Amino acid sequence: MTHPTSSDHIDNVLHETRVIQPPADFAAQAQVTREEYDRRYRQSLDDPDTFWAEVAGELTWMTPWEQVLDWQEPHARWFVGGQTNIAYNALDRQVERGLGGKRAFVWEGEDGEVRTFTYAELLREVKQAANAMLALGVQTGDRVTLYLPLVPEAAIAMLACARIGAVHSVVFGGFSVSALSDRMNDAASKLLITADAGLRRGGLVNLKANADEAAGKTPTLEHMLVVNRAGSNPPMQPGRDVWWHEALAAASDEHEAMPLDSEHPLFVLYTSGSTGKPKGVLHTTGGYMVGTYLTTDTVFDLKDDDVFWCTADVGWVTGHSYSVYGPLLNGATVMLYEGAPNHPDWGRFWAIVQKHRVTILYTAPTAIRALMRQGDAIPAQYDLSSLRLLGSVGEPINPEAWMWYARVIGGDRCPVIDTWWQTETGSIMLTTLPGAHPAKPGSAGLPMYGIEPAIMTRAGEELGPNDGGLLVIKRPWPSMLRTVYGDDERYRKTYWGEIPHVYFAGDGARRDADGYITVMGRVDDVLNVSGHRLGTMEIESALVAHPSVAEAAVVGRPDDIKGECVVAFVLPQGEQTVDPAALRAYVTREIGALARPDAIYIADALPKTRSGKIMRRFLRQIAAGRAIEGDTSTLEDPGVLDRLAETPAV
Ligand code: 6R9
Repeated sequence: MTHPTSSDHIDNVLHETRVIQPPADFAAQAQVTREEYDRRYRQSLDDPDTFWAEVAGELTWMTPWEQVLDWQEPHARWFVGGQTNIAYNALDRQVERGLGGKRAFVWEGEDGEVRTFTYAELLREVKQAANAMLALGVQTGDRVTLYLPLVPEAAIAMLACARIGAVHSVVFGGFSVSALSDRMNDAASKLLITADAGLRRGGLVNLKANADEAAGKTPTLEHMLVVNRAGSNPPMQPGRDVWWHEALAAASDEHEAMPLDSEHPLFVLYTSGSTGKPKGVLHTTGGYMVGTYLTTDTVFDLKDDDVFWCTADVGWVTGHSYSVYGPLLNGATVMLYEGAPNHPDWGRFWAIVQKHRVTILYTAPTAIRALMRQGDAIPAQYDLSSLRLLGSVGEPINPEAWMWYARVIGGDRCPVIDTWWQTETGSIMLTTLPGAHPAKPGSAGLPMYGIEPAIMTRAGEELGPNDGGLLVIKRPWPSMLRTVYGDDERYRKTYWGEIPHVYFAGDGARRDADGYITVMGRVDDVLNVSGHRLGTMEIESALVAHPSVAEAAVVGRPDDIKGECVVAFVLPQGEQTVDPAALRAYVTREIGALARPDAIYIADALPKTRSGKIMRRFLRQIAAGRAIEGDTSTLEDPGVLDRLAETPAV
């Protein structure tokens, strides 16, 4: 296998032997004990039909399913013949259960504004938004792109789409015009929901200006619904653009959720792959609903009075599954925060926890490391006693960050759970259950119910304890992706074609004698920068599109805060000079600030094999300032490495 890129970090994980028992007070009140986990996990593998039918049966179906699973590898259909609606289950069902007056969302803007929505209020707005979309001609099955800041309207729009069976495609508000138009074109979106602007670190991000430019390149687009977030008065194109508040005010608040086939597409979410353009990961209604419902309840030990805060933006899958669908399906109170963790200062997260009495905090290692760097004195100024459970997601968490999170934020009273999953898996796959399992810092843990992981070689040979290999899943699960939007061949090849008959996750991992799985990082050309996936190919394409660049190679370099950062090696075009600042600005414009290279090497050649393949392995070593290791004999010109090692990064 290819070596995972963050090797310093991996060494730390490999030498880690601490085992942390669940705090006794927590374990005493926890939903799931170790025995209970063992029993249900066994049942979920031995008799999956009964197991999943029981879970799905806790939700409302307009037509019962006839068959739990129809598996025609690599295509799964779950709850076959059943009809349901995820927005109905997230909202109407809660109101019918008497939770209408309970808070669904507590939203805090970066400027300190707070908006609260009860389940009844949220349902009303979602119904109005659904009617507003219908009035704009959106029909069941149409694609709707969302390009929004983290405002309540983002979740309202998602739920409104789900209510009428329109397929949402959320594009992170930090993405560029080209990223937005590429995604809208791939999905052939009819409607774009955006905002005039977003608030970020006190400034304005002009989303509408980007949306206008992207709309010009998207022939399928008919309308734009514009949320007035910042009062910035953008130009509105008559006939095309409609203000969100005006459309909702004109819409009826009566709407019945549409019964949809269990396999009706719910959303597309684009994520980076190892080659070519981002993939539109497609999730469908019934299975995704069951997976997010079960995991939110079980993994986070959900209680009626919890205030659940997942800090992810809705532009990522974590925001879909654990800021919107999973918690609402369980009738939980969700905290949403619009802005940056360091605005106006690094105490912002802790101020939010204190003010809103957050009980469960779910965030990413990159944020934990950045907060840790600010020192213990900042969190010490806040009352964090409401917290009872801490979670981590997005990349491997290094044991130092884990211990700091548990001690300084959790006061040694809160369990810390590490959760491994992917855009493609839809919901949490590996974790420790907080009251049932001891945690091993750096290791994600054990499989969730119904998930059967294994560690394999490329040849499909299953490896034993402690052998490093490839992480695979041996059977389908309800919230798995169904295909790559518009490219089923890519779905087959990428996920079920690498190793026969198993789902290939693209991560390297090993499993210890207790069954705990430690995920070590991507084995393909995908970088994980601040917990976000970026394809090296995507960044390389952006670089070579710049007139001063003839050729480019991108690798990751271990970074204390971001986990990994982007390092680019570029060859100038002819006699041109490469201006690093201009190149960085160009990548930011083409993809987004996340992809901006931290270091650029201007080279006269790249290390290639005789067949012309760039050997990124050596570039990673150079980027990390390490000595060249490994067999250089397949290189066409081994002298390239010496010259590169002497080239300063700019
Ligand atoms: C949910 C999400 C998925 C990739 C995945 C892996 C990495 C996520 C992790 C983790 C180690 C964890 N990853 N969680 N690695 N430990 N707890 O992050 O989805 O954006 O699709 O990223 O992130 O490499 O393959 P997504």
